[in-house]
Amino acid sequence: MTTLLEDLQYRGIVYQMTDEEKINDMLEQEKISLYCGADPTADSLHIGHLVPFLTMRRFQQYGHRPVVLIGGGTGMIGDPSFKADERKLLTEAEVDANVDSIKGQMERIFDFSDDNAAVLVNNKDWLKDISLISFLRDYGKHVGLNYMLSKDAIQSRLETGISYTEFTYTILQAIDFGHLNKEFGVRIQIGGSDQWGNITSGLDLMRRMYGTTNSEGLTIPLITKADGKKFGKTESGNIWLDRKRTSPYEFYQFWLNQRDEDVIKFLKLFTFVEREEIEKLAVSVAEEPHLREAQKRLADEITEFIHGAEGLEEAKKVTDALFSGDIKSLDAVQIKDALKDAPSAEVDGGDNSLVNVLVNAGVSPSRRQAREDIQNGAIYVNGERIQDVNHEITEEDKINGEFTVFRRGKKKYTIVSYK
Ligand code: 383
Repeated sequence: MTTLLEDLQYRGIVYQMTDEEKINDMLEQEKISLYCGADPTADSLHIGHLVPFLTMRRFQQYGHRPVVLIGGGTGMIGDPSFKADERKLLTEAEVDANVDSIKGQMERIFDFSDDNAAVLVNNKDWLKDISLISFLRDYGKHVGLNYMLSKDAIQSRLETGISYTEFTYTILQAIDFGHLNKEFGVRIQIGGSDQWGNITSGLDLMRRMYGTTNSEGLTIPLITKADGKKFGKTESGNIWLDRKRTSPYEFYQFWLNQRDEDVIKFLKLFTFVEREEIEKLAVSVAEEPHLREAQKRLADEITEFIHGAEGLEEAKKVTDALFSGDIKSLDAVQIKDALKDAPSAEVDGGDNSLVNVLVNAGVSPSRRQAREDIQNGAIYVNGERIQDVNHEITEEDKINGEFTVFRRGKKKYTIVSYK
């Protein structure tokens, strides 16, 4: 049997550990509680959050208990770790609303009903009751200024500027670790490599305040891509877990389009697919890359995990419809979503002959060409081939009364709306 730590190491999940031997002993000999936090800076998590929280689930599968922390308190302050600039403060109402939506997302990621059921906590519940005087006397007194200043995570900000507010952030996260150790017996905090400073601040404070020596920290490497580009961003921004921000189709496509050089690494980090199968998929990437089996497996697994079986089905339906050109099977929202990156045009309502609309929308370069395209069978209106040069666009061709999808040739889509 592979141990949990061996599995994590195989998957490339471990970056730093405060004490490897102690962590391994702890995980093999006991059932422990561990935690990871996320600040409610937006109303949704994005895929940059996934690896640490999926890692907590891996711990849970080995019998340990994840404590999921949402930073309703720390989110009022803002973590400066490796951030180039000071954050704009959110209002308390914004933070509270974000806490609620992130809570909902966490509830779908974790199992809250098992023997070792996950626990969800909000650090506002304890941080809000600490008075200023208590903060300075009971906690601040144990934190050396030189120690805080020496942290990599804030070094660059000492040059560009950092407020006292953000500077003290790390003490709040340290208080959390101590609190969770006492209340829930939490003994490991995990996080991305950007959290190393905050995690070790917590261990340090716990040792000084309570003499705690039973706790450790573990960080996860920053996710990199073979082409050196930033992981998790596309032209349209972050890939979010909320389907209103990133549709299941777009989410699915993001994973499906990963390069051969990266796909095995991502299968290890982002899925629960087992080693044996990953090794087989690696062979497939090497020997028959055109099949894109690993990419398909990656996209299937993670889309289903985040958006459920229905979300995956929807993503595949849109993918297939776009591939075959049969967009009639999709609803208006799905079409817009699928053709988000396709050119769009707005035409005058006047002359609605097909030839005229094709030219005005820039689908065909001239009337002559438009007629030729139609006769050649290269023009599709809402997925249906039209070969009549006298065809008129009517209300019936307007999906939702709003827009028509034109296709010229195999793949050139244009969405046309009307003034
Ligand atoms: C707050 C209070 C705690 C423990 C943790 C926190 C949040 C932490 C933080 N985390 C990031 C975030 O919220 O800012 N100070 O966006 C990200 N995490 C995880 C992981 C990551 C980190 O939520 O590296 C990426 O996702 O640690 O940037 O008591």
